[in-house]
Amino acid sequence: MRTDRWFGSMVLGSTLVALVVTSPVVGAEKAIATQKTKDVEITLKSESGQWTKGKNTFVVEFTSVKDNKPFDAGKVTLSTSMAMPGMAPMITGATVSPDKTPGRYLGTIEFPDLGTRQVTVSWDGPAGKGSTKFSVPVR
Ligand SMILES: [Cu+2]
Repeated sequence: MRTDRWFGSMVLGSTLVALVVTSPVVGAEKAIATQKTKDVEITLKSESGQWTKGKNTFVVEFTSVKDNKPFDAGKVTLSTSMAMPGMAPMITGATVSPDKTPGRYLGTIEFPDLGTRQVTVSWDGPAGKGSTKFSVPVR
């Protein structure tokens, strides 16, 4: 896992005006996490750039590593797990559905508590299927 929040802040600082002028909705999103596999780069984003306790809306974007372009990932699921001392892991699933733009998905998830989640994103579409894991804090 790596966090792009520091990078996001720098980019935001220098290009906020341009982004807002050219695409207000997309420009308002900040990366929560990015995860790169051999073929696919996944970016998890939201308006605040983080997940918090309670209900969250987010965006997942799929980019092909080969040509750096968004691609239709087909059916996408996202689930989270948190290790709880002395208890079974806490599993929380998200509702994810395709947005209008190929490779872009909108999701909602509700967290009952704080703590770091192990996130699993899976996809199954015309370009193939796969799955990847990364961790995201709920603050
Ligand atoms: Cu928990």
